[in-house]
Amino acid sequence: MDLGSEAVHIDVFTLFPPWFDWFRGQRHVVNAMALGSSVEAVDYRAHTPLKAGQVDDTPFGGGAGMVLRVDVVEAALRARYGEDPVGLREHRRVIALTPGGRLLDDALASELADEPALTLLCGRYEGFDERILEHFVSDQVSIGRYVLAGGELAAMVVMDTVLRKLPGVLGDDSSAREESFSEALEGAPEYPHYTRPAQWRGWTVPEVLLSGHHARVDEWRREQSRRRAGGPLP
Ligand code: 6GU
Repeated sequence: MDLGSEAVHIDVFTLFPPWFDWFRGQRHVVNAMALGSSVEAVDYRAHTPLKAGQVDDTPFGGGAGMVLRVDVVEAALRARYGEDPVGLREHRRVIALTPGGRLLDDALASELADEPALTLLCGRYEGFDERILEHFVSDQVSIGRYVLAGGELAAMVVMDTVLRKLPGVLGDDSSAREESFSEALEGAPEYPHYTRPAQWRGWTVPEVLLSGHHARVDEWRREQSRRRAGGPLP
């Protein structure tokens, strides 16, 4: 069972780098960085070739909102990687966060956790000029079929689920291995958890969990997980 590579170096391109300061302060993200991963927010505006920090423009053909410009994204990627971004995606996953992209699930998170490095591109407002997606990007990823005001929250969701898969990040690797939707549980939701008190208002804990019988506990958990996969129980 593959928990991913040792570390992942993530660059997230955004118009709002300070938003990621909060994310970088989360315990598991701090742990991941201490273990050699990195999360860097790169400002599209820092290298824009346009006046007054302009990065987006009105859509050709008319319509509401603003579109992130292809020349601006090219300049930002060139400044960061020192190469033509058309070639970048041949050797590095360059992921645009778009509502219509490939849906993020546990399998995609594991796949991304196996990469040595990721580039995440956040769009704002109406999104990306199509030529960015066509020529610079290797993947388009969505976190669900609804629309957010921008890709930043989606990028944080992607990074959260990727970083917590890295060895050592959660402190106990078994918690990432045997969790909801994981291969270890055959894609099923996780079994129920209980902790002290063993009795509360007459609500009890399943006897088997108090038995100290590890094989029976294991069997019970797998059975519960399979039952939950069959759909919500009353
Ligand atoms: Cl990745 N971006 C935006 N703007 N909205 C979304 C999304 C991404 N995933 C779901 N909704």
